[in-house]
Amino acid sequence: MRWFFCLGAPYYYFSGDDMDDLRETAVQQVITTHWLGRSYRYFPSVGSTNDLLKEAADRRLSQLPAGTVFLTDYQRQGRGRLNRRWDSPAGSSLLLSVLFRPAWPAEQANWLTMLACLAGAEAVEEIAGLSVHVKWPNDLVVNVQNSWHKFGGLLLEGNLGDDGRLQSAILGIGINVNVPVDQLPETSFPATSLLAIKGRPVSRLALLQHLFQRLETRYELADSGQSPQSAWTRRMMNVNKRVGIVQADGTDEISGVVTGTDEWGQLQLRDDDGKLHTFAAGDVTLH
Ligand code: BT5
Repeated sequence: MRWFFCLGAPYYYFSGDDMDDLRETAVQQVITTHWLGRSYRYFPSVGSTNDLLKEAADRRLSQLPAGTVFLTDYQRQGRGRLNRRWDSPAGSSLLLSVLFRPAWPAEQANWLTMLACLAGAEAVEEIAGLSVHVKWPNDLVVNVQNSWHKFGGLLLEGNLGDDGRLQSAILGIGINVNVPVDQLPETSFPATSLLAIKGRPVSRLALLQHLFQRLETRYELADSGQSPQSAWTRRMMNVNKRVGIVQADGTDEISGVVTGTDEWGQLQLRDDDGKLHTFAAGDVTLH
């Protein structure tokens, strides 16, 4: 039995067994991947794993191998899109960033978010036995008593080369694993954790192992040209539902019925006049 304590963390978090140890030795002993996570670093506490991995990749240019993972038990400045916050109590969650070097055309970049959402959903289903859906563009959600809740989010940050191809990309993954109900963040879209849903803790180490395996497999499929679009669309929480979408540039909300995504993961929505709109980014609200 161990106590986690991270400087700057608002409280201690009690961890019940060694299946919660995410340090290098424990992780290297269980992972089954060929390249993803084989270069792995654990940090008790960081600002943001995406920032730290980005700095390391910039400093060491091409030396840091694809599949490098930085993982932490606590983030002081965990980030979502548009610099929104991502908050997690110390030692309660999976908080990690993965480096990819895809050399894909820019429009394919979003496949990384899509395949990581699918990998996260599959890993959680395998470990926690839950039915997981995705909320466009980057959320992992579950339906609890007829109400959608978010328990995971993805943050993709890419680097384009002069040839317009994706030179490197950092994919941040946050999953609320053992966040106690009274420590879930207060958010407009309700938050939950696997602990809150299951009523018992879930092994973060086992979940990480499955996540790595799924992520490696899904990445290799995409790299060989297979789009994650159909698997993604099957998991979407709001296909055929009426929604409103607000874009980051602050233009008026457009409402209509979601028809799915295009090949590149852009949301498609049909308005009341029958016109089809395509969105590369934005926030969706169910009406
Ligand atoms: C996301 O952004 O959902 C992406 C989150 C990515 C977090 C990972 S953790 C490892 C890596 N390092 C980082 O610094 N980030 C990545 P977005 O769709 O913009 O959602 C952000 C919104 O989610 C916030 O404005 C809150 O409303 C809500 N939120 C914050 N923390 C949450 C949590 N723990 N669970 C559920 N919702 C949360």
